Amino acid sequence: MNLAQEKTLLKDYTAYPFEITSVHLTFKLHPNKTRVLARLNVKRCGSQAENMFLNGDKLKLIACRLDGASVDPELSEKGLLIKSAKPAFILETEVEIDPASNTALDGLYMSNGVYCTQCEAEGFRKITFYPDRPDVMSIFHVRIEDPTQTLPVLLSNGNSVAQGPGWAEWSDPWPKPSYLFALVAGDLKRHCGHFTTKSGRAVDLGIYVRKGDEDKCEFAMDSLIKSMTWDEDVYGREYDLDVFNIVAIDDFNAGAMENKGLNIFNSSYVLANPKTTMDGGFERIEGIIAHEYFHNWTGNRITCRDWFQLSLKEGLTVFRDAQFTSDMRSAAVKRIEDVIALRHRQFPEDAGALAHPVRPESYVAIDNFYTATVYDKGAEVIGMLKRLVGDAAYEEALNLYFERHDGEAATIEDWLKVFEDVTGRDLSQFKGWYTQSGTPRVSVEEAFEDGTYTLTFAQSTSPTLDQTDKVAQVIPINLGLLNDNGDEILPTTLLEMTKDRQSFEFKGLASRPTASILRGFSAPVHLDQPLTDQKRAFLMIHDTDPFTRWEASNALQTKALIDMALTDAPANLVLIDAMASIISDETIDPAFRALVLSLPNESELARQMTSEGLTVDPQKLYLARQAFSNALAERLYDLLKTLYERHMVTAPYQPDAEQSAARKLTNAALSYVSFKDGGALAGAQFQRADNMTLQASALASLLRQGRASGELEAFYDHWKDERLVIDRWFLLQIATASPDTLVPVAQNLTKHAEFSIRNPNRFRSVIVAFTQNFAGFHQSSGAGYHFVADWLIQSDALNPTLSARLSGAFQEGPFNEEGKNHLIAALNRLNEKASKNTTEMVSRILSNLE
Ligand code: 0A1
Ligand code: ZN
Repeated sequence: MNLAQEKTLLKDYTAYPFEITSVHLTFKLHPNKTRVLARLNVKRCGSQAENMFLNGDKLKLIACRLDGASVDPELSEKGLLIKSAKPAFILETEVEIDPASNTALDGLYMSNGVYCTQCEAEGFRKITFYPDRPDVMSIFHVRIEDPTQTLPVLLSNGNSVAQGPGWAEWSDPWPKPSYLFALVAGDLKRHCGHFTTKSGRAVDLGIYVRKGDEDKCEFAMDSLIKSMTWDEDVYGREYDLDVFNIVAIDDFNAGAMENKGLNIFNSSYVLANPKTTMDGGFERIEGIIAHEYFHNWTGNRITCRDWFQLSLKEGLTVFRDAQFTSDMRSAAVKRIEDVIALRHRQFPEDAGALAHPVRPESYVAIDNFYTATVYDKGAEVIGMLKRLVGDAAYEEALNLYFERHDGEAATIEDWLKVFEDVTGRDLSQFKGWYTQSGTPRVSVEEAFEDGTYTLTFAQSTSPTLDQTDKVAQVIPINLGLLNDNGDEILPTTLLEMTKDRQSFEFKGLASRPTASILRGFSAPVHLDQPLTDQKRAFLMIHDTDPFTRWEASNALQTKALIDMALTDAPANLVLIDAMASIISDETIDPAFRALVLSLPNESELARQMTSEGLTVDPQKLYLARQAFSNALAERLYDLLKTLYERHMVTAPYQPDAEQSAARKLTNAALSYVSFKDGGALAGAQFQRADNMTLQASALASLLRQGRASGELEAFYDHWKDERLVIDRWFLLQIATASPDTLVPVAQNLTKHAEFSIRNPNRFRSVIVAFTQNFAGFHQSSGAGYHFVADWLIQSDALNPTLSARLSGAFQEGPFNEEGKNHLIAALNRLNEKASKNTTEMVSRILSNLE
């Protein structure tokens, strides 16, 4: 085990002493021997004594010339050093690389015969020698040569300059860092679109896919056009090139990448049609297309000075894509779903072995910092900032940000400064959200006397593994008050908490009100609000804020399920009846009603129990959820069937908000009904379904009841040529396996001819789904931990980024001594021969366990 890994520190930042005014790249493509020629126009900005260091990772250097003369540079494992005192020079290098053998899927690699690149964060150094850091921005000219003339599509960033048989040239007028470089070459089909910007620029839009996928591009194209329109309307940001291309690639480590003018996507976030794609898939595609497009301004035109500033682009872009989705669909549902995801992905990270601030201070492998904290907590921080300064000041600050920093590589300080300059506020305390890890816990006390209602809040943040001392954060708390009739007597009001303990008074009230606290989830904190079940049920029915309304139901469900797990208590009927009154209310959005029907998952229950000092038994949590679902199905059977029938969509399929909301509700009802009818209704839905949303959710309900043998096979046979549907076939079996069958089911699936360790989507559909099957993964026998470790050991040798990311699953648990011993053993095995990326993750998790 290699504990002393080399760290990069924020405080060590120094500017690069050279400017690259332009770069010319020529690619002579060959699967195993691609030649890359780079010509860099270099200008010195630092002192004469400074040498020029260029990153390079496993590059075979063929030639190196300085102002035309051959030189013999100093080569190391990390790159090359040019020693020249000249104030300006032209540096040329020629290297050879092997894209076909690149299984790590960064740098230049091949996927189904298509050459493609992934350069964020440090992949460009696997392509050529270059200062591979985001603060070195340059103008790129690219020539691609395909000597075989078998690759009709040759793409790079920027605008097309010229092309002929077997070659193409591209030029990008906007200076950019190397991580935004992209190249694609292959036999691909183009789906065309057009957009005219507000100022009249005509933009050719293209979505490139494999032959056979042409019928799955329309939705992504519509989403792109909506995104371009929205960014003009809401942020005043126009597109700035003549072309915008998207390429769908099957083998991709992440979701998608915002390369300038040439976004590269995991094909699962582009390809969609109603037959193969579920509603949730359409929603995700719309959101991710928007996210990558929005990066054109927040990320590309203004980029990050160094990787510590990653949230500058990611937090802001996630915030922007959430605003977009809220405008396109239901804002309330989007907010609740985001909070669920934040609690599921970010809260554990903030409390566990991997805790780090939104702006980390050190890293070993930057690829490990594309985290929920940087992305999702980063977006929450921006939401808070907007709430604190108000919408008008937010808009002004953003305009100033774009104006002041366009073309620059900026920092979090630059970002906060525009807000300070626009509002005159001192944001030094607010900056704590970027520099302090851990989720604050806010507790509430209330008092009522002589018509005055007093709320006293106290905040504290527990020490985290990375940081022991914590200070008070600025916490915006949105509050509303209701009277006993359920009328709102104080509409949503912003309270600004800045101290450890702080009181707020509300005078002139006739009686003690009920407080609805943290409306809209106005800050990413844990809220401890002591409320009786009756009060929570009251808020479920009367609160005017959809988030706190849902939260009341979620908190009641959490408490009821924990009670059931601890004491075999019967299901809470007050809760079931309050749920009934919401789901039967036809004035409420069906998607919201579906959310009320979806119970907190085991990992959320476990976190709540841990915070209360209770011992978690994953198996019991699983059984409690089953028992509650049974009880609810029993008590509300007729209502559920009525809802199912009333909301079943009969119109032709549309992936829009309205229809998908109805399907969310009917599918939620179906999953409960299946507890009582043994899968009869699900079986009928499966047979009848003419879209994937209905078919796959029927299959899931059947699988959960152990009644899907025929359907499982039929589904496979029907969809065997649709790789993204087959991913779902794998995933559903893992996700619905009971804790005791999970390991055998998964072992079996990994022996299936279509399982692949090399395709990240297929691998994730088994391994990630496995780690999310809470009771199965955390069984105390350790079988779950060892299963996952075995596969991560194998995949780490091929694709370290992927293995390292998946190893983050080990940060939750274990829940007893036996499990702990197994977890430590599994992690030690994984760490034995692990890559730098995986070692960083696993060592941190282990050090928290020992
Ligand atoms: N910037 C991209 C995320 C991304 C990061 C690293 C990657 O390497 C595998 C790929 C994509 C985004 O936020 O969309
Ligand atoms: Zn992003």
